[in-house]
Amino acid sequence: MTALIDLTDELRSALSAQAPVVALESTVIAHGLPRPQNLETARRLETIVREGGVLPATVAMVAGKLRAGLSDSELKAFANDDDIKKLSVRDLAVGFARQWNGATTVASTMWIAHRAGIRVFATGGIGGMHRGELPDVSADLPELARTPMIVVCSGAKIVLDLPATREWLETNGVTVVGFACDELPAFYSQSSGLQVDVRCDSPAEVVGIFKSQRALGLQSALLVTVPVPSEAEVDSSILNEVIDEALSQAARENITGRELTPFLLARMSERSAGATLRANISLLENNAKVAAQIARALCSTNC
Ligand code: PSU
Ligand code: MN
Repeated sequence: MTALIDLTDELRSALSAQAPVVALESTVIAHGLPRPQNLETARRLETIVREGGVLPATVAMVAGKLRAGLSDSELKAFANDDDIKKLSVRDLAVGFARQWNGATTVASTMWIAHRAGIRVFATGGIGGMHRGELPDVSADLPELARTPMIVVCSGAKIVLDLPATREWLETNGVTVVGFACDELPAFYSQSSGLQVDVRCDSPAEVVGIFKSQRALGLQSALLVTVPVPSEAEVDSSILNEVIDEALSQAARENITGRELTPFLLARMSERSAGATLRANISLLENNAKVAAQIARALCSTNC
């Protein structure tokens, strides 16, 4: 399987030496954040992981090849080119056949990173069940249900139907950890009113549960949720207003499918004078830091 995935030399040696590695996704760079903050953030996330003593592996498809570990010029291209596709799992074979350049979502990043032997992945907010009539369920959810890795995030993106997303995770056996919190974080906001399955206050506790999942042969991910740092949290009155506006604009303009999430994120940032963008960057950085701590704790337990 690893023969299908192109790894940098640095990454190949780290993985064979059982050194800690954290995967990062590329959709957030190409479609989730505006220029120039997207490239700055992509570089910053890699630096944070390295400063934590861990090797970062940004995942993407380059000319039809599944890749883990990008060069700086590749990161630049993903941030600045206009023709980077957003690839979920359903798109991997098409991109492979047609030699596309494409950014990977949470779902496709997990698919690739797991098969490359990476066990920890950091992102911002996972996809989930969208609000609205048509059931629009992100492919991130089924991939979480069938991929045994640790996924560090700040819950599901706030534009989603969070209670329905939480129910889906429960039904499909995905254990949700609150990292130093009791409530499921709500992306730009620390609270959702929804409970996590278990609270962990240290990376070692997270690793203990992950190792138990492996010992029991469970196939689902361990979803570790970390609240946005309080100084970057968006005030709930502003938040409710910008969410409603973004959702109704999307409905009016008939934005659906893979375009919906990037559209909503961009509209909310414009309408909040950048407050949601600052929160997004802050939580991405914090999640990368926590993921690096967890990856180190995992490697120090010789598994
Ligand atoms: N986290 C962020 N910003 C993002 C995403 C995550 O802070 O843009 C991306 C992830 O790649 C996730 C995708 O998989 O949004 C979800 O898209 P959809 O709802 O179309 O499945
Ligand atoms: Mn969708």
